[in-house]
Amino acid sequence: MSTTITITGAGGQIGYALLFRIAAGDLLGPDEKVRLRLLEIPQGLKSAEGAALELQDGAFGLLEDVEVTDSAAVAFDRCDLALLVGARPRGPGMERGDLLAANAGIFGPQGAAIAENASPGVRVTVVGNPANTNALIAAASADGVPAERFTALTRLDENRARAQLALALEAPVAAVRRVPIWGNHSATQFPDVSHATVDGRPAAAALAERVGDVTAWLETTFIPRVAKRGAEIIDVRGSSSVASAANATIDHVRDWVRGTDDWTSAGVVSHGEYGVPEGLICSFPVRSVDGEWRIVEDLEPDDWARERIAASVAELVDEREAVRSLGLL
Ligand code: NAX
Repeated sequence: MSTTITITGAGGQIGYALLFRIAAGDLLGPDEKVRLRLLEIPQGLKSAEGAALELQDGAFGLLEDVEVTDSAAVAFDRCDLALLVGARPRGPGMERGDLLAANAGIFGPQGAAIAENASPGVRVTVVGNPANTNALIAAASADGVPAERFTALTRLDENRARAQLALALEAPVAAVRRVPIWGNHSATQFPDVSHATVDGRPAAAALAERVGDVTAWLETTFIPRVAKRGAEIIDVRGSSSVASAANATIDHVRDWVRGTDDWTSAGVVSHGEYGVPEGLICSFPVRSVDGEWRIVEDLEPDDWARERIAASVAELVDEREAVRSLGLL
């Protein structure tokens, strides 16, 4: 038995960082063989073909087969895991509507190709931005595939939030848990420390001891740092987040397939939880149980948190309306 994994935008930066980790067994463990399908647009094929040659040179014992194609039908043929990384970036002078429309032109057909060609239990993870709304469009175009199988990556935001909180607490990052991201993968996201634990104990008192006024610290330091981390990486590195994005993608899919022992974050379809309008792909605190994401329910965000969540959800509603008004949903 082996798992077929399709990576779109495989000739791009995140694709390059993902492929070798998957082939090395970081995604599905040391016993599961993988078959890779690399989907690119014609301009990106050479780069993906080059990566495929390097995959051969890695002599990975788990890698059964690599195929490079610009055909979505071929790429998604019997695919079990689809990682939708390739997207249209915002070009100069591009308005939000243009960006949403350009990406709807990618994610709509890819959703349809997944429905027609993928394995019945396919799981889809959208990385390409705007990730939540791209996932919504793909799900809406995938007749017969439950919307629960379409997710958007917000794990990088959570990993950033856990790392920043660990720094503030002077604790090892592995000890810090329960820092979920709510809302959109965008600057409006709400990284929520109110349930955070360190070594299984509530972090609130330790945090207050170190930063003083926690709300002020969250507003002026923590939330902007996490939400604008992508821009900070570009500023310092001269290029966008790549290895950390690939790493978060691995974390997300691995946890989805193998299960979690605590909360994490994922953009998943809302059924109205926490007042989030039904059908939106919104980031929530989640657990993965029996191969399915389950939203952590019965939390009681305070008024301040509710306002933050509502602002990010309002942005998701706006994006959905914009796509609808263009007749693309
Ligand atoms: P690159 O520009 O390096 O690579 C994108 C690749 O996608 C290119 O090779 C391009 O040819 C290909 N592509 C474009 N349209 C395609 C289509 N219709 N079918 C197949 N392939 C197609 O970008 P990279 O740095 O790899 O980033 C990829 C996406 O991830 C971007 O949209 C980026 O904004 C998004 N990100 C999302 C993150 C998240 O947490 N959700 C974090 C990192 C990253 O910013």
